[in-house]
Amino acid sequence: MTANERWTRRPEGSTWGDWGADDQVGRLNLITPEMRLAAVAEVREGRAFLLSLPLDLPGDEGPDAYRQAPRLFVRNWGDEPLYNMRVGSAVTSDDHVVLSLQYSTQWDALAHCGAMFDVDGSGTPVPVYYNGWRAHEHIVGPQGDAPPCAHKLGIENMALTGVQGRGVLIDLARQFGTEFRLVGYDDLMRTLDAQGQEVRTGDFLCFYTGYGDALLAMGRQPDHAALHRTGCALDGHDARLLQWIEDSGAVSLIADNPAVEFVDQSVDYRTHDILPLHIHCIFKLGMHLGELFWLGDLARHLRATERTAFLFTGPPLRLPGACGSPAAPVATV
Ligand code: UVW
Repeated sequence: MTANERWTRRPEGSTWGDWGADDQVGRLNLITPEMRLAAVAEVREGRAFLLSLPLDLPGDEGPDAYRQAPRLFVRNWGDEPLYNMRVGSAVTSDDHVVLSLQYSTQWDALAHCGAMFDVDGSGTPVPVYYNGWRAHEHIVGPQGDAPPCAHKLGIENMALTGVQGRGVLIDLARQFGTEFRLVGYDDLMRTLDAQGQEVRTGDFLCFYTGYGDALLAMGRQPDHAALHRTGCALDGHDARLLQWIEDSGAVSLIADNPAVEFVDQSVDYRTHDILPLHIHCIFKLGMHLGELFWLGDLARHLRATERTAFLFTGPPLRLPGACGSPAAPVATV
């Protein structure tokens, strides 16, 4: 733990300061060159699986939705739309996009979720993020015409690490089926035992629940009620599960569902902790969460070949100051 000016107390069990006072990538620090070589050694067939949904899924979001599907548009070059445009004997097309960074397959940056915490023992909790970076000072909302910016913990820091290591698929759909189920420590241990997974320090843990298959089958007309009844979600209120995540040394949790954990939308978010796993992983431990990853094809292949591990490569966009990012990760088996 390193001395610094931002906090004198860190959350119990957290990694704050473990990789220096100014660290911005958290547990990604755990991945060593030797671990990457061990991950490469998991490649036996040379087959690659894309782990991204089409980025216009889930689909069917109205204009008032807080996250919206990407919209492509074209700009003019001179007075002509730069689309099928003749440039000498070439014909060229170009486009722009407006996109919610966390609409579809996405990474949560460490700037995505902080918490109220008493950083100096004064008795007054303040809004802070991983490693004590401050809301309003380092993670700054829009001011007048100035856009929001995560000056610290933005997603570009994650991108710079290359985001590569050993992936492990935990097949919750195989263990429990594809009906909704809250998965805590006991269920997870049962699954790891039954499927023979060994979780190592530095692993990217991918939870396959079948949610992505259900979403894809809905063809951009998501039936939200049916989706709420689909697939396992981790129980962020299970203290033993949180302790296991802390002890496991995993660098990241990834799922094919929208939040990795179950988010209870029937309670008031202003008075209830509805994101306990987010707080535990992102704020305390410095773990990025991957959401709405496409794991169906990979899971079926790993089932057929009785394997669970692979080389995972999944950098986000190197987009300075962003709180999240779409991704097109790849599993190589
Ligand atoms: C929130 O919606 C706050 O988080 P996430 O998309 O990471 O589940």
